[in-house]
Amino acid sequence: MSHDDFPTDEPAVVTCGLPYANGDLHVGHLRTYVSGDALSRALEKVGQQTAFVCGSDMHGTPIAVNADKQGVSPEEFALSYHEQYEATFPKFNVAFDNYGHTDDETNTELTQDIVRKLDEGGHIYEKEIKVAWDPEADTPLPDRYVEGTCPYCGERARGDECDEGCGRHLEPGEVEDPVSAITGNPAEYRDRTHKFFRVSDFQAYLQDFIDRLEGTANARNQPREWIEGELQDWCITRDMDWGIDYPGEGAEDLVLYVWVDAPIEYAASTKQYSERVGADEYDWERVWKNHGTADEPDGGEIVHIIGQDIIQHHTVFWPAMLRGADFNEPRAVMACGFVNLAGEAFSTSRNRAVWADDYLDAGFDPDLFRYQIITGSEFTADVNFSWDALQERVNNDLVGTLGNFVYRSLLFAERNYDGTPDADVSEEVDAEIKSAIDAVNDAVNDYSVRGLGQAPIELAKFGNEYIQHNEPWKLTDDEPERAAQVIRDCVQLAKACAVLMEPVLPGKAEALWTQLGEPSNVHEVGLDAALDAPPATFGEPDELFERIEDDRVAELNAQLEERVAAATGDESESDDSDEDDGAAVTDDLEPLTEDRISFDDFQSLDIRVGEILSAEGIDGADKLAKLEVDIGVETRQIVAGIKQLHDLEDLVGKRIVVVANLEKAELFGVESNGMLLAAGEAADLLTTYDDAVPGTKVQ
Ligand code: B3M
Ligand code: ZN
Repeated sequence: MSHDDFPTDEPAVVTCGLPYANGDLHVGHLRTYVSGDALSRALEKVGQQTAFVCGSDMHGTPIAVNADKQGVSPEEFALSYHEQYEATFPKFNVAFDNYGHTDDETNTELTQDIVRKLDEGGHIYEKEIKVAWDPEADTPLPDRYVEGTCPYCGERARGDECDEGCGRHLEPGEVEDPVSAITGNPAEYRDRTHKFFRVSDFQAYLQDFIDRLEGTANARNQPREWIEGELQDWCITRDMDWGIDYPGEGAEDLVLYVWVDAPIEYAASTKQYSERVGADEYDWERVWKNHGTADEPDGGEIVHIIGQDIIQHHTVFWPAMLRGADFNEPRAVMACGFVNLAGEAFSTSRNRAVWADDYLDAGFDPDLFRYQIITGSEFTADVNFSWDALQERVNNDLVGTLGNFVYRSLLFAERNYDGTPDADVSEEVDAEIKSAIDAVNDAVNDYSVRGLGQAPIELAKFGNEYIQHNEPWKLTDDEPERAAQVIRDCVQLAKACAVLMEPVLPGKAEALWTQLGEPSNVHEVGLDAALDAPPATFGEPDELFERIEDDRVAELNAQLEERVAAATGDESESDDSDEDDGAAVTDDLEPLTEDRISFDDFQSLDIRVGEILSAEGIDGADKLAKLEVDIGVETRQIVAGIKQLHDLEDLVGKRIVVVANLEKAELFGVESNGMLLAAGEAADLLTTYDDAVPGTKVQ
């Protein structure tokens, strides 16, 4: 690795954090992948040889638990999501050079090689530790099978991570007041022998490494606290069947912790790519293996793109493993902020999410999403996705600025000159294109994906002002040469836009390239192509982008609102901020709430027996039903997410239980005055054992 500006003489690899093969992808998950794709395309544009690789993360406790719940093997379970992801990424124009998975042979072998190497180097030792155990299920409780209190900050935490508090990785045995996520019972700690990686062997190395590391400021600064403090060793084995076997004697019943084999997939996936295209074209060993000295490892340019919640894994454990195995170190780590949905966290358990398929089914081009998510905020900040935000970006920047400029320019050129007028590009426009090229070069070297999205829009903005200012339509008759000159400039600017927009808007860039009559593929040309003359003739252009209308946004918002309302109505609230791959562990039975409420608090609930007088669906809402309920003292209108779960006609006359003093709400434009009580996802309606009359208080 060098610290020279890109392009360097060494091959680069861009990787994205591996998605756990454990559930559908929503647009929040896609941020790192579209950003990684844009960066790797931009690296190629500046002339850097680049591979873009990733793979599915197949191991870990949540996957084993969820597979078990579905009665399938973890392998079958994870593979089906792996296949789904592999098919989904290209639909967002995310074009990995290789997409593998952590359970494949390449990764299994490389992982075992690396662990053996660490062992031979004396960096692994055995220790007896306390492991959380479910006494009732008589099973060990690795990682997210156990929940409790973080010993560092006191927040609620899961076995391997303080996900709601200080964000630390937690070692087995650390979480306090452990509770089994399987049964909800208090867990015990039992003695077990495990393998440890002595991260502290690499403390001095890591302190230098973090000074060299490039990327985003959060990834370079957050780890200092850990690296400069006392480095804890890392338990790298688990009492489980699902995972990569620990290579070596005496550990036959242990598998490697998922975070050991997951990052190794970055190298394994690169290796698969190299094997496919041949080492002459791309040599994975040149990238990953150390060609330098122990103190100053050398190799290719490794750039990791990750979410900000996994910085510690990538800047402490991972470089220590690489170093211990005599591999090259990452050049840069880029950690992005979270994605919110219309200002709030995604919540998969409340179905408050726009799933990848929802976006595609809505019929929008993937490039629109890419542009919105990439330019919606700085990479390190949280970004908001919403249909309104998409509309705003698309209508203003893509339709109003970029699309408008290239369409009017090419249309004018085609109508008046059959293509590119015969004239030279002016110095002013030439200089403007060069400075836009510089902006892309800077964005690549500053690891600013947002800058990649902004550069073509800025250039189109310039183009619009230029055409507006020069008014070529007034010049064609009286000053034909001047008109030709202005349009020549505009066609060049349009071509430059195509080149510059390719990293973020690859599909649209290709469409524009074709409109320009270019014989090649815009993906394959370098930034300098922005300065090359466009073809002399081309056909009539089409508009690249379409406005998103208000009523379409309203419709999509209503669909989302309805879904959330339905899910909220028929599911008990649970801890569900997203990115919680462990959430599913507790889906069946949540642990009991530890916070007690007073009797007075309970008394403040006015719960009544009611009788359903009528039940009907709400037009346009798939899941909501409107009920008239007699609660003795009066009749209430209540909206509930039960339309698909019950035969509404059968409900008439049924006794139910209603919270009468819940504040009123409006769901899908219909007032709901009270809430009926129901159990679980099937919305099993609560009723009374005997014949309590409507209005009877539940106490
Ligand atoms: N599979 C997903 C996450 O924690 C995890 C990433 C692995 S990257 C080597 O975001
Ligand atoms: Zn904590």
